[in-house]
Amino acid sequence: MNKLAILGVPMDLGQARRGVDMGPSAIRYAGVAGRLKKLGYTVKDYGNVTVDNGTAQEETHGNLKNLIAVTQTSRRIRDAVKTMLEDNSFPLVLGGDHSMSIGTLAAMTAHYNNLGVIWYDAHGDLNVPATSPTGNIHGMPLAVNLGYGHDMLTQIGTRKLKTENVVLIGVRDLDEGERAFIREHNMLAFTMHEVDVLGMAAVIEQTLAHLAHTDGIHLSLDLDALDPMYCPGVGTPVLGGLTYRESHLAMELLAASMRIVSAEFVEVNPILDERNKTAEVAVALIASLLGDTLL
Ligand code: EXY
Ligand code: MN
Ligand code: MN
Ligand code: MN
Repeated sequence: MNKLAILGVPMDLGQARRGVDMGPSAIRYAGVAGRLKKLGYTVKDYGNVTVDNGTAQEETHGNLKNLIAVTQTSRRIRDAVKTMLEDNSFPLVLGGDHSMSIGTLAAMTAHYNNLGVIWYDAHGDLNVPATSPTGNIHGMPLAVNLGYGHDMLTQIGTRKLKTENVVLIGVRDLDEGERAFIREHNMLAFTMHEVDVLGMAAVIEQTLAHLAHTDGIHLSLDLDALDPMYCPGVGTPVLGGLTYRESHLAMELLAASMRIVSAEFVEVNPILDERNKTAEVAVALIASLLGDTLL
């Protein structure tokens, strides 16, 4: 498939630090479309999803911040990704905070009935209202897509992911409830400990083996999976992260597998960045994921 569809999600509702809504612009400014055209793709930019802002900033539902605005925006993301799939294109969704995955995965799970997901992130994003320490919905999207969480959010996608079809890579900052969830569901999680012990090549090999039975794999890449020294422009940085080279290798191995059917690159916050460095890393990783090789 050489038709590639880009969608921007200028969303900052899922967390409290302003600026991540400018992530799509920062990634476009870093030249994502031109880089992919050079790889031979026909690139169509679908523009940005309309994000509910305005009064949404104040309201909370229980402890969930901006629940209604995130719900409405997630529906639009879902519908936009559905259109990209109907256009036989590879969906590349640019964020924006990670709550956007509620919408992207609602479309992807409707299209593939046995979808695999790689959650490349310092965090588990597996909180539900009862376990969330912040009420920020960007800490919940994986739980929502597995069917756990506020029903306004879990109703956005008709089909749910299966826990055995999800692999977490790079995780190093988990809340108690998320640890319990991973253990209880026996999920495959390569924390930074496993990445250090095994090496990224083995992690990706084991990930692909674990997901071999799925219809295709969605990559949800949160730039905070990389160490802040490479990606300072993220809202929830965590020390001890992945190197640029480990991530570059991971993308090349995933490209070679031909198993990736969609991808989103999230949490780029240019306000917190150093000269658009994080967006430039995102573009380099996107290019590697989509076939850019060193030789
Ligand atoms: N676990 C914390 C929370 O739920 O608020 C922090 C979540 C950060 C989520 C970022 C997108 O990865
Ligand atoms: Mn995340
Ligand atoms: Mn994260
Ligand atoms: Mn279960």
